[in-house]
Amino acid sequence: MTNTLTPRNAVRRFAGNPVLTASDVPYECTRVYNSAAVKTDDGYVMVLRIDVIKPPERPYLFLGLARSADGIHWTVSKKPLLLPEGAEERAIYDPRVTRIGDDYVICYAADTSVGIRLGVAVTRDFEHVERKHLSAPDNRNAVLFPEKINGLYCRLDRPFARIYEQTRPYDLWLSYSPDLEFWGRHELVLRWQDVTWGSHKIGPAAPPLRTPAGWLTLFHGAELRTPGPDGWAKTYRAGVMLLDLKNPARILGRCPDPILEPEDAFSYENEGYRPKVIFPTGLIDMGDGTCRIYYGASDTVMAMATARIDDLIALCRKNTL
Ligand code: BMA
Repeated sequence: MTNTLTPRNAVRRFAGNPVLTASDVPYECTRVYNSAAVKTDDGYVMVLRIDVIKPPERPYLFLGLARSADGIHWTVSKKPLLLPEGAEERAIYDPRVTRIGDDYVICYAADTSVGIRLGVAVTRDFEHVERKHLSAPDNRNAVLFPEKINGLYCRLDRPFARIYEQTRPYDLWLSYSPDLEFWGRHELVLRWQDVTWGSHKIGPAAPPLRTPAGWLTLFHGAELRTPGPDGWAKTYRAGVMLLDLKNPARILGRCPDPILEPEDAFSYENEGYRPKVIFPTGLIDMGDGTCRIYYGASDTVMAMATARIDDLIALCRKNTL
């Protein structure tokens, strides 16, 4: 009997999870998670979210760097990649990296005295990084498409209301830019009301993958639940949708259920600073019909899962909108 395709059997966690923890970091680091993985010509790079917590000081959040030949065994560079800059950036975190031609574009969240701003920076060698853009507050969790669309850079982003109210929109948008600095033509892509498991908020996850069927695009959703013993009351999951190749504001299909959600069998998704958080940040085409999904788990470590690209497309197609 053939198995019916479900989100649960389409995505398989790597048996060696977690793939990166704070003990792999050669400098002071309390937690390493929500880090962006990307394929390079000679291996893989991860741009790391590093949290250093030293009460009573304010948490120090910055971006580190790790390299790997196989995307599984990682070596963290001794030097951080990007630190908060000037009076403006107090903490930088949640990076996403997209390769576009010879450039690697890093999108990150920056906490500033005037709100959460979205940073866009470019590097070719992961040593010299040029900052290109810092959005108006409040915006967070952006991710660039791996090609220009209709001659323009295109990014998914998520405007973010600083003071949380359920009635405010926490939707997924997109915008275009001729040069990575000036952004406009904003369009709404997905509303949180349409994601049953994202009733707290939703947002973009990893650089979309071009497939003949459309842009295979991950997103995250957060839902409020009864608080655990530590008081933390949110569950974060990953979803998948297909966007039109020429007009990515148009959703061609979306899997109604999450493709990855915290499961009791996997302790790294249930134990840590914030249990029950799966925060996908990397989607890599392995060139053999499969892809890897890199994700932060429990706001504490990095984990990885694999899937067949055709299965993810089929899950979206079952639900053509
Ligand atoms: C979001 C971001 C993420 C984090 C998540 C769960 O708002 O801060 O970095 O993983 O909350 O704590």
